[in-house]
Amino acid sequence: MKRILFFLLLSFFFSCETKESKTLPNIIIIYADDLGYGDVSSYGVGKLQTPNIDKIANKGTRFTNGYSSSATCSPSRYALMTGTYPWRNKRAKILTGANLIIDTLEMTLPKMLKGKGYQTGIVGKWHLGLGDSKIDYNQRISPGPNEVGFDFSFIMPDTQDRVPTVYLENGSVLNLDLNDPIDVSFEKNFEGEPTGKDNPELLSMMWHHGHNGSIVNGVPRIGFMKGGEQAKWSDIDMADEFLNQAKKYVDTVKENPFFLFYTLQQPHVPRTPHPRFEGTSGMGPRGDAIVEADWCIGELYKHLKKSNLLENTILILSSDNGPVLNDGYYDDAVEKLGNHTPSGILRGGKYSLFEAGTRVPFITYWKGNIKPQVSDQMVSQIDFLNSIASLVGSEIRSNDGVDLADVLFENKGKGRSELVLEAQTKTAFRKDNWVLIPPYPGPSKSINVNIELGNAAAYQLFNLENDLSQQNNLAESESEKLNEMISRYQSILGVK
Ligand code: NG6
Ligand code: CA
Repeated sequence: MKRILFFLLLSFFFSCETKESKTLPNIIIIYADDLGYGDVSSYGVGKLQTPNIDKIANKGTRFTNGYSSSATCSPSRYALMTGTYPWRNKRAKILTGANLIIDTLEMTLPKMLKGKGYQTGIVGKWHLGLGDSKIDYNQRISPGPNEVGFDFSFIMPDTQDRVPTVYLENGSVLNLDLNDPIDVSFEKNFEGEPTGKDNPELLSMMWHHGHNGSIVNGVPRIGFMKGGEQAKWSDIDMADEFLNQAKKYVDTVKENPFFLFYTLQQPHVPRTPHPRFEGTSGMGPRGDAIVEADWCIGELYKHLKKSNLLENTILILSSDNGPVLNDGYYDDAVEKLGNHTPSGILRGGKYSLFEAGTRVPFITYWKGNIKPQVSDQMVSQIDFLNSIASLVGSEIRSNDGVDLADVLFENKGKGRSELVLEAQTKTAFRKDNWVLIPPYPGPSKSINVNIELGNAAAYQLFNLENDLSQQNNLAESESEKLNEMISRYQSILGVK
């Protein structure tokens, strides 16, 4: 009898355990590339229509003060993964064929979730570097996503405009034929290989600045590549490929709590929407690529619904940095823009210290848990690690992140009061409604991409409360505020 009682108790204990791990919500972060604050129609400041994102935004919390850590990709992804400010890591800059910038001993969001029993996967753009010495694409590449917390990875190594134009699945090039090995260089071309610079007749898309290296699918890229013919991706099918991989991943792991980092390639250059999206936005390939991304998000949502996963899945949707029109190709992004405003009324864009560099679409959705709301609380992607850790009952915290679980997932609480913003290794500082941009050398505007960068000879100080477009520099008239801001900013940066 005693023994039966013991076993009953034991099985009760174990069933509680499984139940607890089962009720942990799945987490999916959908991360667009260069999608601007005004590119999502529910933000009400642009003209492009994104009905699928809106559906999620209107049923969840839509943050109007949501930030990526940086105005470019790799640093933002680094901060999202580690909860650490990217300016603390000298290697967290835009990467081109670089080695992994996350230390394999560093805590990451997927590692933390693995510790709580989650399955973890990434599908899409990586851009955090690979390997720790010269990368050989003909062998399994390590360390990479699988060594910093992901059980599964299906990635584009850097960006769509950089070689090698191949997918990596769990560290190995997909469809690689070892009789046609891959060679990559960012210094010089391989003999006899055509380039965008020398062979414009082979191009289906013309380069504007940079992007004149190897030609793949008629698109000239950054860098040079030889071999790997069979492994090269099809640009127009990339969105479908990532979507299918994401859905397949969900199907494989759905019996247990899972984390999926679904990192879209759109609307980063080269903009190559599938032909079925051509002309759908009336704004050329950039707009069409956003319509395509919106469709993908809708399809994933439908898939979750069909799989009865919506109630137990948190969806987080954001972008790695602000928008850019001409980022290196002649693709009509400027010419066909019409009256659409990718940055809304925010100043600047990608690469910029002004608001449009880092203030991005930022949405959380959890059916039956998050109530529909528009929130003006200040939140940052740097806070995902701490907030999600808090949500799933992990003790892990980064130093720079803030636990905003209540703001992000419970419609309550207060957001950040301060945040250091970064653009191309330069930093600015927001505290409450004030923004401080220290003096920096360099052009005030990038001629190539036609974006104001925020560089100026003197301090700039803006009050976003009545000057969201950062038009009135109050550095002189508000000298007391200026000094207060400088001193707090310097103390966070550790400057004496
Ligand atoms: C820049 C590229 C730009 C884009 C960016 C990375 C040139 C001239 N410009 O160096 O096109 O690829 O890097 O964008 O090569 S990000 O969103 O991944 O940070
Ligand atoms: Ca980006």
